[in-house]
Amino acid sequence: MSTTDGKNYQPKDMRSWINELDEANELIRIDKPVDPLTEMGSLLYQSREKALLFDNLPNGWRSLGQAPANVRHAALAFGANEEEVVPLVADRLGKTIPPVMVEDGPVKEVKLSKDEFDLTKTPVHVAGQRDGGPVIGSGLMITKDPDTGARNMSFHRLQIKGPNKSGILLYPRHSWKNYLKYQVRGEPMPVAIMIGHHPLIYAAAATTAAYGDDEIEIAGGYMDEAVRMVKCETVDLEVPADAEIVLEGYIPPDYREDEGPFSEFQDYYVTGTGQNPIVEYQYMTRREDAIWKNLQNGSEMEGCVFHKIPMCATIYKRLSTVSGGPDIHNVAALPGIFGLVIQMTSRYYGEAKNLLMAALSSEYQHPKLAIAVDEDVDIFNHSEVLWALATRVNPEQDIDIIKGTHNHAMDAALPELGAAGKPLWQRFGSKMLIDATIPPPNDADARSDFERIRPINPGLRLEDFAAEESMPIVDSLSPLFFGSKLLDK
Ligand SMILES: Cc1cc2nc3c(=O)[nH]c(=O)nc-3n(C[C@H](O)[C@H](O)[C@H](O)COP(=O)(O)O)c2cc1C
Ligand SMILES: [Mn+2]
Repeated sequence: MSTTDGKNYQPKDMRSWINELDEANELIRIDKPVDPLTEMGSLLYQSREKALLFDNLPNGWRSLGQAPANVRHAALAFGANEEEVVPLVADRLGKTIPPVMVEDGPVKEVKLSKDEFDLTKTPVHVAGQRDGGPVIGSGLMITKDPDTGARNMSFHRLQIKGPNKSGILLYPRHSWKNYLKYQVRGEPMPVAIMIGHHPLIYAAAATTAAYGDDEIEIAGGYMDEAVRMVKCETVDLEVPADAEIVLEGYIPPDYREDEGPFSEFQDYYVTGTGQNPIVEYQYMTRREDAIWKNLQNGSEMEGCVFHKIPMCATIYKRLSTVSGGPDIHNVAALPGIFGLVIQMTSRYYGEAKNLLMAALSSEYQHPKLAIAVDEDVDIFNHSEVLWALATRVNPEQDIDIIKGTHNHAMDAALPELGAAGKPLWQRFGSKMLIDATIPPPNDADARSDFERIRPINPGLRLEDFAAEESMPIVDSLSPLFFGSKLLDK
């Protein structure tokens, strides 16, 4: 690791990430003017393969979106490929690196007091048709526990409500807990909101750790370098020095206003309009040529990608401790992130269900469906997962439903108690586990029924035999070709 305040120090930040995407041919630059209120959401929603850099936005702004657009991009940020990334992040979760304080940083190049900036003039976009208005989806909020001073950093949707005001949705977790502590004291909660930085800082903010754990230290572990922090100007908080933009403000106690709906991660507007707190901003610091960060939510969109990797890694790490270290290969999240696929080799009958129960009661509240499959099933190919479900499951034996569980409050399929912003807000639902594994290796006879067919000479390549002009339509070249992984072995 190089020194973090030397002159030639090149920190990992949004600029280095844009270069990385560009070099990997994963970035599209959009020179034409784009209206954030009516056009940007549609372009982001379509761009499932590439990141978008908008170069021509109102008031001279530029902005990055869909970066990561998919798990391949997220893996790139971690220096891995799609199959390696979850075990790698699980390993880095245990290797946190504390931040370093610096005196100054790029995010302090421009300092603007309350009447010198106007959030309605920034390129915040409207994500969906029914959204309550433009929403900052890329804001990472830093708060402190007023009793211990422990820092927390998490994503919160911030609906623009005026030049210096936004709404905020506080899911009942760490920043909500901090807010309740300030509310009991009758004091506003100081907040700092960071917009635009390296995606691994974002991945850290989406990591659900224990209350009191510092997500900035998790970010350091993810990046394998200490995050450089600077003091805020008007609140007693520190923020990443290499961010693009920082907003400083307060959330007043007790006060509530209509907020939402918002295009959410499951592809629904599920929280509707609720009575939620607001944020009042009194200061902005930013880089001279700051690049905004837009974030489109929805199933398999950028917001979901940020959930997927830390969630799967946290669950992978947790599963690796069950019953003395199982033979677990990978974990993937299904679209909408309420489902998981665990790839493993059972050592005993019943072990898959033990792991599935642990997967459904982790740090994360989202998963209500967990499926276990063997190593020969490509868990990134949904056809293979569905094939395993259909050919390796005896429903009366292999499917279990656990009733009366605490589920994620934004799962529209389950009964809701209370409402967003109220003390009682949850979904009181159920969970399902499906064991789609085959018999364990120590029962070779039973296992042999599930030996997959393989052709003679699996290494032959169709392209060596077919006429060149007929190749583009040949399905076997598709990365999702059913059974293709087996041909490599
Ligand atoms: C794109 C994205 C948007 C999110 N929006 C919100 C939100 O509006 N409100 C909220 O409370 N959590 C939101 N979250 C979830 C939290 O930021 C995330 O679960 C985080 O781990 C919670 O931090 P905590 O465990 O420190 O409380 C969002 C997560 C992502 C990835
Ligand atoms: Mn936290």
